[in-house]
Amino acid sequence: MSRYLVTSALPYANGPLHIGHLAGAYLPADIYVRYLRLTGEDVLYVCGSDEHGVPITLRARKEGISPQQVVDKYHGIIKKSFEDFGISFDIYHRTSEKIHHETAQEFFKILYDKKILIEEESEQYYDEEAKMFLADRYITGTCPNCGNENAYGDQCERCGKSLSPRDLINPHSQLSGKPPVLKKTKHWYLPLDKMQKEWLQKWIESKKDEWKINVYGQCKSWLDQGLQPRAVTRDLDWGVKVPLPNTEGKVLYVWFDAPIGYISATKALTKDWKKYWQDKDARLIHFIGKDNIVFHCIIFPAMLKAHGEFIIPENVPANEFLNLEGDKISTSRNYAVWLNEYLEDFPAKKDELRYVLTSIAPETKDSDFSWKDYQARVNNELVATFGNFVNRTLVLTQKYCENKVPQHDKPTDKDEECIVAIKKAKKKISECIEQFRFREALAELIDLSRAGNKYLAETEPWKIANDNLERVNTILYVSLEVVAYLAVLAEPFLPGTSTKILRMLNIQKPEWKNLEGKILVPGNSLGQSELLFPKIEDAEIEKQIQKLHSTKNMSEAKSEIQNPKSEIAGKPEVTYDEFTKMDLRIATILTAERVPQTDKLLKLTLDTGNEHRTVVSGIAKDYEPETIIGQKVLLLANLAPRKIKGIESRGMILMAENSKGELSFVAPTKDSENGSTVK
Ligand code: B3M
Ligand code: ZN
Repeated sequence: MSRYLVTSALPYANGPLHIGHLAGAYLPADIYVRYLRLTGEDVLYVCGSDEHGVPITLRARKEGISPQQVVDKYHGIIKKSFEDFGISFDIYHRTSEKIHHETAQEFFKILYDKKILIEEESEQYYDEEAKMFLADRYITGTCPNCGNENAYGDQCERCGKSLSPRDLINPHSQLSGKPPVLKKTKHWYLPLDKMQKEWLQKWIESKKDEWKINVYGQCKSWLDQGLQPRAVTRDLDWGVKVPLPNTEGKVLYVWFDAPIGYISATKALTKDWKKYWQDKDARLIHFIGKDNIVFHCIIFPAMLKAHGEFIIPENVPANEFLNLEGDKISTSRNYAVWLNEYLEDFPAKKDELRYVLTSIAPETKDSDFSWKDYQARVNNELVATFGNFVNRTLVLTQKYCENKVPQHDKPTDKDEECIVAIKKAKKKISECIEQFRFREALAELIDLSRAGNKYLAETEPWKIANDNLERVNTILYVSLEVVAYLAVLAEPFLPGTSTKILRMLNIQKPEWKNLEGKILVPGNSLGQSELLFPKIEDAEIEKQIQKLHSTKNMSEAKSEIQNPKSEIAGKPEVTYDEFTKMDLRIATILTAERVPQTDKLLKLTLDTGNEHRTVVSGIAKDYEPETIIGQKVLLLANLAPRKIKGIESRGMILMAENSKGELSFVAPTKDSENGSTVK
């Protein structure tokens, strides 16, 4: 037996949760821990609200309430959404709790006393009108990397680059709108540069084959740029106070205290917390979204190691982002499917959303949620396949076997085939979950119900009921076994459905590890059958699509007033023959790197189906090279070769440009092989 401590990112308590949150860091973790619990492992799953940092204080300003009121309000809403969707934390804590403040302060104090932190006075931006230092999101300006004029002091949301306030061009205060002045202030820094040399680099490189490629790739690119000392304190009045004398007005940086929230949550849960954090055999796993990778794979491990008594993470299975109907989910534009609103419109359909979000989870690349796809997956897979099989089996058992588990004869080849399918599904699902491949695991579950349907269709018990009831009994016994296995195997993914099926079978939940042979005992009575999944009607989906359109139109109308669109310029007519001269093909980006001394150009290697070719493309302001590996693109393959900055570029990738001048890829919506032609 192993001991696991599993965490999901602490959401900022500054707004409700949406489907992107659930798909990114919570559902996968929940599936994982439910599975571990079923297999009898010792596991704790901890999380809580992140109640500090500038996101909270900015929200408070916006809503005209105090930061405390903000966190109280959203902590409640978030906690309820998690409960409603069956996210099975052992504790959902909050970083405003006393035990958290004490734990974070003690942690800081240990690093301080061990002389690990560097104390340094430097000049930082200050708003003279608001009388405040401008940390992180209190300051905005132009991104030095991509030219985005609204980059924050800690990050540019357009190109994803992590920044510090002094990197911004034309900085201005979010409070007064004025350019800030520089003022001296003292802070404490974590010497990541030193740690990189001492052990971090080696440790991360040792994870190359173990961590997901997207996670390893991001870490590697941080390391390649060379880590810098990082400030772990801020001049703010909201947060965990710096536990040193004469530090009035200074708090711990939110990214210093928040991950310690995992520790304080465990402390609040059990006095045995050290067994999970300090015992060398314990396994620490962090589930997060890709924007949190550096904090969980570099900074927090650096803190833990520096402290000296803690284990460091074994794995950080970060997910990419989930989009909504082809567009970025955005809290500020109110463009999202909010979990609380979903449940108002679809009460009792939590498993349906868990199902769809797991089957499209952005495990290896960004993925897209659309309402039509939601409807199709629920209706075709849950209703017509899984639900249908369970329902048919139970109805037939009522009809032919007095609603009791029937006796069975020696299995025929067909029966054996079905029993083999059960074993295979169980094995495959375990393997996939253990390797964080939840989409595949879920597909395997549906495949098992598909195998059940096929078995019933081929054995046709209803046709032989009159002359061979014994055979009917055996067929239904085998089918009921499949149903029982489905109930257990579905538990990590669809906990509500699993409970319902167990109730219909009138059995207790068996443990996964004891699942070897038969689950059901002949002669036992079954419970009442219930409908597992009602069909989703077109009208319900239309309503949701309309709702999204109207929020989108509203926010577009707002931005149209702020920046009116230019007319789309017409171009002269072309003939069909002229058009067919263009050799347009699908290709995949294999490598991408910046062209030195330019800020716009990337050098790409493309797989065009029959060769690898180099193309120089002016997309560096919109995309970081490491984020586009694997991206499918549309290539104009017969454009005359050109030399750009000394590199021969053979062809051009086609990009869409919106009215703000932002570029995005034009790519096929179904899988297309490299080399597919476009006409
Ligand atoms: N609150 C950021 C986020 O919600 C941050 C995560 C903290 S995890 C320790 O994405
Ligand atoms: Zn940028």
